[in-house]
Amino acid sequence: MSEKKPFYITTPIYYPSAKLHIGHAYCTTLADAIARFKRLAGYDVFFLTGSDEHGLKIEQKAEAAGIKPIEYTDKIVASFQNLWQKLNISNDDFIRTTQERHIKVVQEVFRRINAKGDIYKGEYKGLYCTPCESYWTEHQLDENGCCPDCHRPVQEVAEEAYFFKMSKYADRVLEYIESHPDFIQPVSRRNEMINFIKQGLEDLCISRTSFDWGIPVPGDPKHVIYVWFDALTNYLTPIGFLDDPEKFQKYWPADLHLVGKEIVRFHSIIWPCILMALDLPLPKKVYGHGWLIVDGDKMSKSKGNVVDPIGLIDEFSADAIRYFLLREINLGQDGNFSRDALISRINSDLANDLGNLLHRTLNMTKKFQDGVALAPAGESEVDKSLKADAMETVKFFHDNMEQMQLSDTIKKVWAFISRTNKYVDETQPWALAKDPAKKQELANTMYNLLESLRIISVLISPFMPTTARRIWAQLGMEPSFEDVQLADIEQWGGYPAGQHIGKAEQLFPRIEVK
Ligand code: ME8
Repeated sequence: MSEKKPFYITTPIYYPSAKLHIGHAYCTTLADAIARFKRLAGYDVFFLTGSDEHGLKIEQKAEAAGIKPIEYTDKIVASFQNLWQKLNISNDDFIRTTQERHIKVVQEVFRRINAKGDIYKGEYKGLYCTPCESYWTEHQLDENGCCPDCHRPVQEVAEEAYFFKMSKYADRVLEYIESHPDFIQPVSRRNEMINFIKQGLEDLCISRTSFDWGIPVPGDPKHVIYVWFDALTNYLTPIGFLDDPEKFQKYWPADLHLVGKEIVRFHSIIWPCILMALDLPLPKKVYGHGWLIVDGDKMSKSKGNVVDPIGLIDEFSADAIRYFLLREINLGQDGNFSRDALISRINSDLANDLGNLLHRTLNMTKKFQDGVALAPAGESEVDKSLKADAMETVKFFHDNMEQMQLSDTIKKVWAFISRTNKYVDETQPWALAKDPAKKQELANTMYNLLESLRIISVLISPFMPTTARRIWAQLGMEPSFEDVQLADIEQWGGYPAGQHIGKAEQLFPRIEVK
């Protein structure tokens, strides 16, 4: 048997500083749809997400709550895991930076870089943004003297610290970015990073002494390791950096770090410098996605427009939310979330287009052929055109999903759903059923509808895994959906003739708008 090609994909590990909102759910859903597609396309996927639990911000939150940091993070991290489960996220591991396996990796990374001579002790005097856990120099601040990323006030810091000789790697990283056009995407982010490096990279302060909540520097425990140094290293931990060389060899370098646009700098500059110091290859791609805006405004607690994904999932189902996020937002750009737009997509695309196609196909198969798909024979022009459209859609799906064009792919699949609905109107099975001479034509039509739905169920599975399985079961398909591969829909005719359809159920009820 040929070895499957590995594919290692990561989301950022989230700060347990507050509950996750729909913006975080967007990033993780995106990664999940890509991971599911890659599995379908025959890759050996490792999909990682997790929590970034150390640092001053978390220590302060725990203090305000009057509990120990670990008690604080345990509780919030449990809520992350619950959300990912409800959203049907298929991650292969969940890394917590407070886990022993990770602490060992971070300390070993520190030791190795130190042994190489790339770490030195000095005094840090400068500015720090606690919400972003980010160091800044005076000239980098915004016009109000605040953090250029989140525009909140920065604090002056003066303390003994360890530094990582990042400046030593600046030219090599720049050269790498310039000679690997696909490394940072989209191109707007790539240009930003090139400009950032060209302004000069200073050595990076990688330890703090003014608080405790972090991983101790090996041999000097009054210092804790800088939270971003700790966090970035998470990508090495679960794939066996320290304990499983074969696994590590297989999955590193990562194929895709999917991150929000404001943290591309950490992933495409700081992280490559750390990896170069470790003599490890760099990740193949860092993709900076846009932000989810709510009713035209960025989500924030003070504006009171933070959308809780759990409430939405309970109200509308995980698949409806996943569909909306992936369909409405063009990767790399900001996108708008609104309840009205969500309801309108559910009613038109899910209840109407997809739900009706399934409903009428199953109903007619039951009514006209006792619920059995009869073997097709011969084909009309309209049959031919339906099949050609199906095959063209499968090819589009494959090519565009490889390019992470999720929204365009969904639109194309829905164009095929509409086209199949039109096929029902063109062939008029109810008229064929009245004419005994048209029995074979009717059998062909019903077969083509069932086969189209089989293909559609596979095509929607990265976006709406539960709905895909439900359609599969209603079509009466026997093989387990877990075993389905893209190759199974690359040729027309996989729906078994003679098959009995399953029990029909409504996929998405229409939402009444008050
Ligand atoms: O940055 N829309 O964690 P974090 C889309 N711990 N994405 C959003 C968003 C929105 N409205 N709000 C936040 C961190 N995000 C670090 C990562 S990785 C080694 C360490 C995204 O919890 C944001 O862009 O602040 C980021 O990619 C992710 O949520 C985690 O944010």
